[in-house]
Amino acid sequence: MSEDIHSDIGSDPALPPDTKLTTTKQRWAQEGRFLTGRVTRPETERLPAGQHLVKDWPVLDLGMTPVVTREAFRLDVTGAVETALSLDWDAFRALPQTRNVSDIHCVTTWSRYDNAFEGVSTRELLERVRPAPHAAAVMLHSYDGYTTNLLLEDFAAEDAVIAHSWEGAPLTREHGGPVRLVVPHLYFWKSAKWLKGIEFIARDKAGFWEERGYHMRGDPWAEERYSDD
Ligand SMILES: Nc1nc2c(c(=O)[nH]1)N[C@H]1C(S)=C(S)[C@@H](COP(=O)(O)O)O[C@H]1N2
Ligand SMILES: [Mo]
Repeated sequence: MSEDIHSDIGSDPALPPDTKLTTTKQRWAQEGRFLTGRVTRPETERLPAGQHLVKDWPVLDLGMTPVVTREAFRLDVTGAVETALSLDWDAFRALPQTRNVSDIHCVTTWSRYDNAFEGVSTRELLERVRPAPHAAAVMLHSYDGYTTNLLLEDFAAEDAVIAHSWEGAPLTREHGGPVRLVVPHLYFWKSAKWLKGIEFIARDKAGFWEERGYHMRGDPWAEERYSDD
């Protein structure tokens, strides 16, 4: 029996209906679209296989942009942790802040270099909540009903940031404001926008895209775009 503190994230909001993009992305997973079979290494090649560079910043999501005011914002950290947290905007902003410049790699093949994100590092949060020994993964929950999973060690990456700003300005609503996660070493679908909850779990479990044919881990350097089955 686990002794997890019961999640108070509550049930996820209802998902918006499928859009053309979400339907197409499910088909790409079935077809294995964009796979080059080439393995790249971040030490020698900055751009992972099958990716191309963009200068603008595309918007990708389920097609529904939730309105989350700073007043209504809550970030709940629950599950297999010693100290669960429910942070309002002021409490979140009162945590030590970091700035990190990173590259974005989206599974739909665009990449964007040098994005300066500001926020709270996941390591800072981990120090405060202290995951239980049996915690192995996290499920991220968002205000649009989106979910995505990460192994604990990926969530704990040195450059992973729970971000509120990009290039010195508050994150726009379309890019996930007030607060989104940024995990630079994995495909960008793992970087949940409109973050609402971080749930520590004993066993890795599929989120929205992972249930629809996308890879459980999503390492661009290993071209982990889709699941094998
Ligand atoms: N809450 C939420 N987060 C999300 C998504 C989403 O639909 N909902 N889409 C993911 C996908 S597939 C990508 S590529 C990135 C896109 O982020 P951007 O719109 O800021 O470029 O957000 C990720 N995070
Ligand atoms: Mo994506």
